[in-house]
Amino acid sequence: MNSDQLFARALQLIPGGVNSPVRAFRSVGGAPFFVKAARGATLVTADDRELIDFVCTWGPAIHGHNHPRIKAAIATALESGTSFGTPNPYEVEMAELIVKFVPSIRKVRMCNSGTEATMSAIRLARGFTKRDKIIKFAGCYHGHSDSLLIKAGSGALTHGNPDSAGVPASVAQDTVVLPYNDRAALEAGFAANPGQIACVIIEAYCGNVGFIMPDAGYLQFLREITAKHGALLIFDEVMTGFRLAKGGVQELEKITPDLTCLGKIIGGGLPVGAFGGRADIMDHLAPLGPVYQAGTLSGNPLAMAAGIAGLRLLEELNPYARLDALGQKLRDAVLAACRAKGLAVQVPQRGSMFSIFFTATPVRDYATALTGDAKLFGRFFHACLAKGVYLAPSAYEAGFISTAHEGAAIDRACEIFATAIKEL
Ligand code: HOZ
Repeated sequence: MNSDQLFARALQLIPGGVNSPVRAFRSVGGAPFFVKAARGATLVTADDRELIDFVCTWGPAIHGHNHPRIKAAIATALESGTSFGTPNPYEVEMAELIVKFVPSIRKVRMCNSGTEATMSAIRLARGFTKRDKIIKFAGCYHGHSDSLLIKAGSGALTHGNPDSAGVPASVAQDTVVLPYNDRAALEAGFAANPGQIACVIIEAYCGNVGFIMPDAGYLQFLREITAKHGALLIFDEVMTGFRLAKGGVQELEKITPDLTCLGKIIGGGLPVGAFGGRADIMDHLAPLGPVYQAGTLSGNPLAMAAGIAGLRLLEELNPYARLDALGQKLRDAVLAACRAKGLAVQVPQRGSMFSIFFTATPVRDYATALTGDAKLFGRFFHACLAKGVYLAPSAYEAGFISTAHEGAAIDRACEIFATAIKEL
């Protein structure tokens, strides 16, 4: 059965034919393809097309798809069972690895998705500080829990509903939304809500409004102002954790958040999330403390085994300089092609994350991300897809690179980007 046939069936039974909205291609037009296999840097579609993949399952596949070491780890764990509903040895090894690499995390709790991680971290921050309000930044997407679906990025932004229906006004009023990279707005936000802000949650480097970096000193300022007002600082490193450095953005920027949310890479491609941080805060979680959080499949042995194998590989290979070289190559190819064509473009890139915004305006927040020409991005997306490169089907998502892109895949992708831009 080909992609069109599968999509026709899916549309009858699954809302929009997809289990996560961005996959529906609505913002770039056309119908999504279905994937029957993935290996290395390549997706194989149900139509037997091979595509160089810069979505990398939205971040987890830093070693490429179906890496033999991760596959073997899952197979070994599978021999012993799929889920026990009790503590298992893999959970302890995973916790040790996370605490070893992420500087601010002294204790960690596993869960099943990034959404669970951020939702639980927010509840913990509220329970710990005994305050209700939170600050988030416009365009930052932290999963789909009620408090966080306010001026959200990712699919919520892509599909024009950054403020989701179904979020009660009584919940939304406790979420203060500020522009990213704006110090004065933060000062004003704290001044307007004295003693009421439980936490500030941020994608330290944003990946859900496209890829956006903080201005120099901004994260340090955020650390200082949260400490001054007794609010916790939560870094959402679901995308950036173990991707930009083993210790994530906090290692790169030398910032110590109070809590950190993780996901994606730590599951090696299986469903996972985690949140951790200061021991005195984490000890407020049940069964030690009054903040409740739980999960039938939390610490699942297959997900833990896959994640541990992926983290051990990162430890062994330390591929971050190589990944950054790949990112720079891709960025330079796009910049050169756009220059030759006389096309305004911004290509923010750090390590293996990047975005392509067709705009003359430097992109540093939600408002400037929206200056990107989304229609032109849609044409570029389809030109790349026709030639064999898959980018995220939205102008407001980050691209991801894996070690498997090294060599032929990155060279071919750069050629394709250049030709696609020339033909726009
Ligand atoms: N929330 C993801 C992008 N930021 C999309 C996940 C998916 O559609 O698989």
